[in-house]
Amino acid sequence: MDVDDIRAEALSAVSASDSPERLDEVRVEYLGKKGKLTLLARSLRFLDPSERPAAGARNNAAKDAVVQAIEARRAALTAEQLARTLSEDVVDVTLPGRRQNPGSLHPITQTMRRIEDIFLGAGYGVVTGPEIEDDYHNFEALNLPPHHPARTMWDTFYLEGGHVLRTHTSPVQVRVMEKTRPPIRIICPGRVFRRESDLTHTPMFHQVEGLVVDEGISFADLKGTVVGFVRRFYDKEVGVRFRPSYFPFTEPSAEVDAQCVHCEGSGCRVCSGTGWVEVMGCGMVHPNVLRMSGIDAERNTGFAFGFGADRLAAFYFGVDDLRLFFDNDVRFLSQFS
Ligand code: 2NM
Repeated sequence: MDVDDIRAEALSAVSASDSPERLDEVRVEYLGKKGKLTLLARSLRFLDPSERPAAGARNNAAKDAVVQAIEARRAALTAEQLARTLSEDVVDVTLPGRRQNPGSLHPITQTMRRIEDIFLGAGYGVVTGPEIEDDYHNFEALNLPPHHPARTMWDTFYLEGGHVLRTHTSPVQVRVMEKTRPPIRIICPGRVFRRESDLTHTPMFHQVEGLVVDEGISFADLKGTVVGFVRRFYDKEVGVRFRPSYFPFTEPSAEVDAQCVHCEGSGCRVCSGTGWVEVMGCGMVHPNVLRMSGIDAERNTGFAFGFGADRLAAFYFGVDDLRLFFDNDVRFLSQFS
């Protein structure tokens, strides 16, 4: 093969190269140490001296042409690859991002915290206690001796060894009265348990009970506290009314209704058409209760109140089935974030 054949062959190999790697192989094949053009240059010395300059020039020209073709082809391949990358790896900066679900506090947790904040702001302490109680603290110390008929007011879960799941958080208040001298001003939030389940009752619910004991505490203090709390809770000047009632641990006792904030008293599904919802029970702590826990009932009087935070949350948010709070259905819960 003479130099022109080799040159033509090399140039067509260059243009047929479809990758930088293949291009390198072609370069070695023609221009490397044992490349075809390199070997041809070395064989020039066998020519007649008079023929060498012209043959050498043609050889160099062929080399230059192949080098140039390789560089041109390499540039073309690089540009092609860049264009391909640009068109394939597109980033659409106008697409919406992937959302993180941030979650939110359970509506009852939100409600409990709001209630605690209201009482903390009024100078109350927040006290918690055990969910498993002994009969004494859950009943007896609250003026409910073992065979008192009023024990049927609570559908109790009984455990072994005379223990119960507490039916209210009052036993926490009994424990505070046992250990502390008046003045006492506390609320006790927490889970309580009763064997009942329907639209308006769940076997576990959340109670907040309040207790104030000091010299000269009157029913007027109770009324002012309750009305003030209800209006702060709803953030509204709602109507509040007291009805006489009975609890073994308070005398006198009352139940408290608030005007329904959904229909503003005209009657709706939340208030069963009455315009009022029952929000809590309360009363003046029975002297027996004070005495049993070591409080001097000659000097001190006290008031107490208790309510279901779940019920208040339901009224506040306009929910008419308490069980929804405990189904853990995100479609329901995410509406309160
Ligand atoms: C209520 C209603 C009325 C109450 C009484 C006491 C205690 F410990 F002082 F005796 N704690 N909570 C009480 C009184 C609770 O809930 C409906």
